[in-house]
Amino acid sequence: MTRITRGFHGRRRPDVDPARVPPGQYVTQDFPVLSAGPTPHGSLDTWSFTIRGQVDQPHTWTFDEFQALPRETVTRDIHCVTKWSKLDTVWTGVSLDTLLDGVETSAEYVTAFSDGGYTTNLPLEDLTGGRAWIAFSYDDEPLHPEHGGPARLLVPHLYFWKSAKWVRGLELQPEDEPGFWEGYGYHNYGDPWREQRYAGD
Ligand SMILES: Nc1nc2c(c(=O)[nH]1)N[C@H]1C(S)=C(S)[C@@H](COP(=O)(O)O)O[C@H]1N2
Ligand SMILES: [Mo]
Repeated sequence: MTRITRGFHGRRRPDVDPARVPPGQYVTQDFPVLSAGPTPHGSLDTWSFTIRGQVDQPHTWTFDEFQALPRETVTRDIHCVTKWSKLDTVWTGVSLDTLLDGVETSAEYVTAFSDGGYTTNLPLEDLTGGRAWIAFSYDDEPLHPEHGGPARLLVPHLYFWKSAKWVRGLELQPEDEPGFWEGYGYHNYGDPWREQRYAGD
């Protein structure tokens, strides 16, 4: 008869509250890198963040202007469609509420666009209400280029493909348009709690 030896926990994972883990996900301590293409390496001198499209006028911030905006440090759980979740990740960035303050629009949809050509689409509403940031720091360090530095979108309530790395701006749109992965069959919205991985889920 095989018995589990008491006190031998060498392979046990630290306990996590299952209520924090969406269906089909497992918790990892690593921070995997998932990029559809090479890591772009731009200069901070030419970096800018732009809100454009269906707006009264485009709004652009240089990196210095962006850094001067009020910042927030938030601790959030992130969930990748490839099934890893990482709990209590710590980010610093500018809330989209701050960036959208004073932007006049009747648009209901957004396409986030990035260096390298990646895009992802979201309802504008999902970027408001303290639920989304342009993050430039992870774990109190400048965001590593592989993880989207100098800055990435952070929308932790949706699957992590919505959190566009190397983000350079938002295009406000009257109609919803699929982004990069959404065009390859990922779910249009991507709520991890409803397990919306692929179109039709
Ligand atoms: N620009 C860009 N952003 C991106 C991606 C990408 O390929 N390019 N991949 C997405 C996917 S599928 C995931 S899971 C996360 C991975 O972020 P990480 O590499 O920091 O873990 O970034 C998302 N943002
Ligand atoms: Mo992903």
